[in-house]
Amino acid sequence: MRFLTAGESHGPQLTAIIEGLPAGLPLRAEQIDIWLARRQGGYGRGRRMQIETDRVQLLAGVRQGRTTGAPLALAILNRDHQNWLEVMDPSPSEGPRKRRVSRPRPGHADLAGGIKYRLSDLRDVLERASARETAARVAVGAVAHALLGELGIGGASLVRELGGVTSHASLDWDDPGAIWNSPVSCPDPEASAAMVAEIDAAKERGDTLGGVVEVRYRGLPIGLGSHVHWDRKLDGLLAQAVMSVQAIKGVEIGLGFQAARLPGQQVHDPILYGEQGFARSSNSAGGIEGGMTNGEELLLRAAMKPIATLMRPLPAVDIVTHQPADAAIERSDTTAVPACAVIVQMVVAWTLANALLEKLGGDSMEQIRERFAADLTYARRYL
Ligand code: EPS
Repeated sequence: MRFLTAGESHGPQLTAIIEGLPAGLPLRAEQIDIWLARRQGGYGRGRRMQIETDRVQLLAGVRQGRTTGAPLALAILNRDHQNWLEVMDPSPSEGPRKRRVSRPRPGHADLAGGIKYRLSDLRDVLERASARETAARVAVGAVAHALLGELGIGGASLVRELGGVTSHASLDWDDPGAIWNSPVSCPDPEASAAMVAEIDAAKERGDTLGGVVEVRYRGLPIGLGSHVHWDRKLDGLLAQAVMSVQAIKGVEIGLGFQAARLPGQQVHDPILYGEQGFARSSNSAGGIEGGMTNGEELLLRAAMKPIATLMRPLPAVDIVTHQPADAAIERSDTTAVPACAVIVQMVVAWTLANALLEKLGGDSMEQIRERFAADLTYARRYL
């Protein structure tokens, strides 16, 4: 499968096309909207999220609640576009540009993007670099998540760290409400309250906060990805997909960086054999060995830097006058770490679904289900 997204933060809509989906996948817009709503939530978001109510429109590739195998076209309208009609008008206009941006923000794509594309208005960069684009990727990932769900593969995400507060609560698969009932998607009430307090303090200071999000998927078969070539290794593909999410600066799988500090006896996961086939007594590898799933839970964490738009801006330089000037202030969020948990989960879902289809092939869900079941039976027994 492959997908493309298009759309600016304040343009008319975000658009995505998924090509290569199997036919027969049950799919309703509401299944995608759940994830879009979760992405919009979280304490610390700004006024923009009060304007938007993201809903997906399924424009092609689905009929009567099932995919047909044709390209799936998705659209999410930007309600805020109504307030930006003149600024975002694709037709040429007379006179100076409205809301032109000339003071690049440190940490944002503004300066490098402006120089690279030779743009005199940094708005041309920031409109596309904006994390608004992640709404499209969440919609795409939600389709992948639905596909995985058809095979009994489930996933969840939470916030592990925010603004320097760390939660040690682990995911309770039987109580996902504990995550969604927290204003910061953290199932540990004490840490959750401390994170909210940090967000309030940061907002007061005109500052922003980053954090660490965690994603898990379970029910994965053994052997997604491959050890045979660099660009087929699943951990590499996951890292690429996750690092491509706006503001992500690090990815770890399983113990991650901690594995570098421990001896091998404490790192690797002993192999067991039981009724369910091969298993492990621990999961430091986070479900991936040799670039392949090993049947254990996939565990991935990603580090998000603080949002680059600061209400108390850092020093910068005006690109027209070359004089020192404070960076531009755009309306923005104090933090989007809870949203980031959803986004990272959805790009992980996409990568896993893609790896699954690469392994099993198949034009229809029926065929995929048969092959999936046969593969599980084989792996349980092996030789
Ligand atoms: C963003 C700036 C803000 C965020 C936006 C990402 O938008 P605006 O400038 O319109 O206030 O709200 O996030 C979203 C719109 C979204 O859907 O997540 C940025 O510059 O990256």
